[in-house]
Parts: sequence; structure tokens; C-alpha cells
Amino acid sequence: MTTNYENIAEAVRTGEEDVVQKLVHQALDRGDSPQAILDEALISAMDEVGQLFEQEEIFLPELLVAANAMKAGVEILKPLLGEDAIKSYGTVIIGTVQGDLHDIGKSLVSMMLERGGFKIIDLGTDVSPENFIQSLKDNPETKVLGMSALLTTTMPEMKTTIEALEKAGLRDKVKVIIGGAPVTNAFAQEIAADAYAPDAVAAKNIVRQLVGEED
Ligand code: B1M
Repeated sequence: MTTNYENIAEAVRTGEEDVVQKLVHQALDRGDSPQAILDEALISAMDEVGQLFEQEEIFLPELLVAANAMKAGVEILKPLLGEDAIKSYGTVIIGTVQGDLHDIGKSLVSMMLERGGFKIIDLGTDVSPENFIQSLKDNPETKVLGMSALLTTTMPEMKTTIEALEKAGLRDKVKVIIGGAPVTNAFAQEIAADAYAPDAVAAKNIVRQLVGEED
């Protein structure tokens, strides 16, 4: 990690949004790639913060300010990530499932898909099966439905949503992709999702495959 990235990571950990934004601008000004700044400074800082939280060295308030500081950095990188935003591969509806308020990973996936040529309808967090279904009805051109879950307690909502899609007669109309830290490929198969992606870049590639537009 370069010194600048260490400083960005430190500012994420301490929740200093202004400092994060200043240092991200500095890294861009000196020619660093937005993807490197995202991966090597922001995501790796958040991983570290997650570990500190797991080890009970920091608590929820610190976790929240760090998450907000990371988001402040991501906002700057957002318009710069990805190369082929002009193409349109179709519409993707995405959301974090009911009962789950984690949105950083889901927003990264949205961003990566958007920059990868998809129209994104981001329903945000705590999205009920009914809301997913209503959005599908409102946007019948949708090709893919994406669900994110970060809690083991909310993962079952993915299954509930897929069952609700079946009941509404919409399951055959869309491909379903799921992801989030506790989610696995095996779980995706178990609940009959069409795909699982471990991270945002993989999500973009897999969604392209799902709509028959792989590189
Ligand atoms: Co929460 N939290 N949290 N939290 N939090 C976890 C998930 C946890 C693992 C921490 C821990 O205890 N070790 C734990 C879950 C334990 C479990 O279920 N096994 C946990 C807990 C317990 C909780 C609360 C219950 C705490 C409490 O209140 N006692 C509470 C729940 C609130 C709720 O949702 N109802 C809570 C709250 C919060 C904050 C609000 C403080 C904050 C969220 C802020 C926000 O999102 N705006 C927060 C955070 C930040 C975390 C950790 C530290 C980091 C999550 C994150 O943003 N990671 C997390 C610990 C951890 O994961 N190490 C933790 C960075 C992000 C880039 O990664 O989201 O994994 P991730 O996304 C990746 C991939 O997973 C994938 O691509 C992304 C980018 O590469 N991906 C997809 C994600 N979605 C995808 C969808 C796809 C495809 C790929 O297709 C559609």
C-alpha cells in the first residue's frame, strides 16, 4: 500500500470524510486509477474496520462513521469507474433484502453494473418481496433482479423473494443474481437463484453472461 493509500485507509477508519475526499482527489490528480484507489485504499480499509468490529476493538458508532467516510470516497470515484457506460445491455433491478440495512456492497455492485452498460433501478435497502415484485411490474423490460444480504438472518429473504416471484408468475421473466458477504454459490443453488457473484466486478461479468452479452 502506498503512503497515500495508508492515509486514505486511516481517514476511513477514523471517519474523516473530508480528509478521505481530499486524499482521493490527490491520488487521482497524480494519475492513480480509480479502480486501484477503490480496491487498495477504500475496500481494504473497510475490510480492516470489519475485522476490528469482529474483534470488538471498535463498536457500531465507529463502524458507521467509517462506512460513511468510505462512501464519501466512493462518490468521487463513481463517475470514473468503468469504461463502457454508453452501451445498454438492459435493465437490472437491485436491492438489499428486507430487514437488512447494509448498502455499501450493493451500491458498489449497482455502480459497477451501471458503468458496465446496464440501466439500474436501485431500490435501496430493506426491500420487501412485494417491493421487488412491484418494481418488476412497473419495469417489465427488466432482465435481471439482484439481491444483496449481509446478515445470515436476512439471507432467507432471498428465498422468500424468489418464491414470491414464482407465485406472481414472474420467475421466468427475469434472471436472479444474489450476493453479499455471507452468501455462497451453494446457497444460490439451494434457493434456485440463477447466479451468485462474490464481488462487484464478478457481478458485472456474470450479469452480462446472464443477458447473453458476455465479453
Ligand atoms: Co453490519 N454486520 N451490522 N453494519 N457490518 C456485518 C455484516 C457483520 C459480518 C459484522 C460482524 O459482526 N462481524 C455482522 C453480520 C453477522 C452475521 O449475520 N453473521 C453485522 C451485524 C451483526 C450488524 C448489526 C446487526 C449490528 C447491530 O446492530 N448489533 C446491524 C444490522 C443492521 C441491519 O442491517 N438491520 C449492522 C449495522 C451496520 C452499520 C449500519 C453500522 C454498517 C452498514 C452501513 C451501510 O451499509 N451503509 C455496517 C457495516 C459497515 C458492516 C461491515 C463491517 C462491513 C460491510 C461492508 O460494507 N463491507 C460488516 C463486516 C464485514 O463484512 N466484514 C458487517 C464492504 C462491502 C464493499 O463489502 O458488502 O460484502 P460487501 O459487498 C461486496 C460483496 O459481498 C459483493 O460485492 C460487494 C463489493 O465487492 N456483493 C454482491 C454484495 N452484494 C452483492 C450483490 C450481488 C453480487 C455481489 O448481486 C446482486
